[in-house]
Amino acid sequence: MSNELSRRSLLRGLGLAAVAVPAAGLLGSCSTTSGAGTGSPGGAKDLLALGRQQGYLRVAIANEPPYTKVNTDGTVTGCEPDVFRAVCKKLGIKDIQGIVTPYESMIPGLQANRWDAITAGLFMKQSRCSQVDYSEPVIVSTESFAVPKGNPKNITKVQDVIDNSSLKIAVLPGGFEEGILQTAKVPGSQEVKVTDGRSGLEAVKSGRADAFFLPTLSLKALQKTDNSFDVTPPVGDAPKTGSGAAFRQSDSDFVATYNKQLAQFKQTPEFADILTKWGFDPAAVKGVTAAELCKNPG
Ligand code: 6CS
Repeated sequence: MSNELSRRSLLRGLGLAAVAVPAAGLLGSCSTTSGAGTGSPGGAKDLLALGRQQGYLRVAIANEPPYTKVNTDGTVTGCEPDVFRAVCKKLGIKDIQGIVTPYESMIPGLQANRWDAITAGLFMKQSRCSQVDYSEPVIVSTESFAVPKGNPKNITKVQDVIDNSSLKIAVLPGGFEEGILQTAKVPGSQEVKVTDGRSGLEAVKSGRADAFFLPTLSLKALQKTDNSFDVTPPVGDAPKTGSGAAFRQSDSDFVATYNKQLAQFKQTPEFADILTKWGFDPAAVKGVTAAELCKNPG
């Protein structure tokens, strides 16, 4: 399996999604199914029927624990995929198959029918909500900076980056954090684009960046295997982040069906168990709506 994983990480490094594994798990980026949603007239019937008939739906993920994670056997887990899989099962769709892809490719890939949903913790904001149909939120979370030990440049909020044009901040291209800086009119010259968590931390360690901007829980997950950096408390002047599954707008009937099932699932101990397992507070999302989170600027 390690060969498979090294091949998979090589493909990913080339910007290709991992190669498919037969069991429910990762699917190749060139996977083709008669995916619904491409303007199909049937809406829910098509995506629901497709999922039931083929036994899975394809989901875009980033492999960024705790939001999404690919196990060494290729199976897909993490907070959002686990919730999505549980709700799909209640709809008669047996499982999900994950495709690892960068955040900036998730919506274009969805529109191109390379996957049926995005379950990556793709945080809601105006520009995204205008392109996809989000389910109601599953999680709310916060943003932080990874900084050198002791935070020598005292970077604790977005305003610090605005006020000091010499600061370089590592961000994922097309990510929510990059959007925060752009909305704040931070010049692109202050961005250091990185591909994933590891390379973001490397940018800070090497001094190419003064901080790495990423969700608090993602940075804390990285800290479990590398404690050479500090994670700031949640950034007070970042928008409230939250996400749910994202679908094509042509699958809005399916989204309505999914939301009904999700609303019931959110009342169950199973939902609370999944969130708690991944470090999220199940109570934090109570009463939070997609409409509210879709007001986020950017
Ligand atoms: O929504 C986003 O773009 C962000 N979401 C997560 C879970 N990690 C980083 C990414 O930029």
